[in-house]
Amino acid sequence: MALLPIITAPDPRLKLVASRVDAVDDGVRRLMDDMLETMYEAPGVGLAAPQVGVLKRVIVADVARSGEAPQPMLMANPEIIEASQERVMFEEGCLSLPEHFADVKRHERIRIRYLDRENEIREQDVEGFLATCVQHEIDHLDGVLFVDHISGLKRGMIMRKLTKLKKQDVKADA
Ligand code: GNR
Ligand code: NI
Repeated sequence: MALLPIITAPDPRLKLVASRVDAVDDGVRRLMDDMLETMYEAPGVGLAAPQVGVLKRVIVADVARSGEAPQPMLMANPEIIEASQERVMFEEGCLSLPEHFADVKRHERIRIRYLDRENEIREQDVEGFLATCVQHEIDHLDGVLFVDHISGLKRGMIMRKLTKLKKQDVKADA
């Protein structure tokens, strides 16, 4: 297992559409395991492969609270096949938009289809915060960040701050 570096915005790789995997083979399994370790270490409740610079449709999530038994979910080619009309709002953060948070409204319940770690097709109903998290991760596979769901004014403020931070970091390196 290995920790992978997490990319932060602005970065063109976070805006691209990731490619489907042909199958969950040893390489994809290793990616999933490394992503899970990276997510726990961050710490975060989800992680999408583009956030570690890999443009494949692979996501991991675990919304169990500390003290509860872990509930890791490892998914390749995840798809939303049904979604509730009802939407719920949660405050979202993103490891690729560090230290910024905003309320986002998403489907309260979704049915997803994906390939699991054993390359088996699975369907699962998810709801509540896990449903929000899975929608946030699938968005990453399509180059969409949570700030794309909020007002342009707020998005502009967050992106300007992150751009400034990156410029400062580059200067500090020089
Ligand atoms: O750690 C994370 N927390 C979070 C909170 C609310 C909604 C979504 C998330 S996912 C985020 C980790 C991340 O950036 N995943 O892509
Ligand atoms: Ni994110």
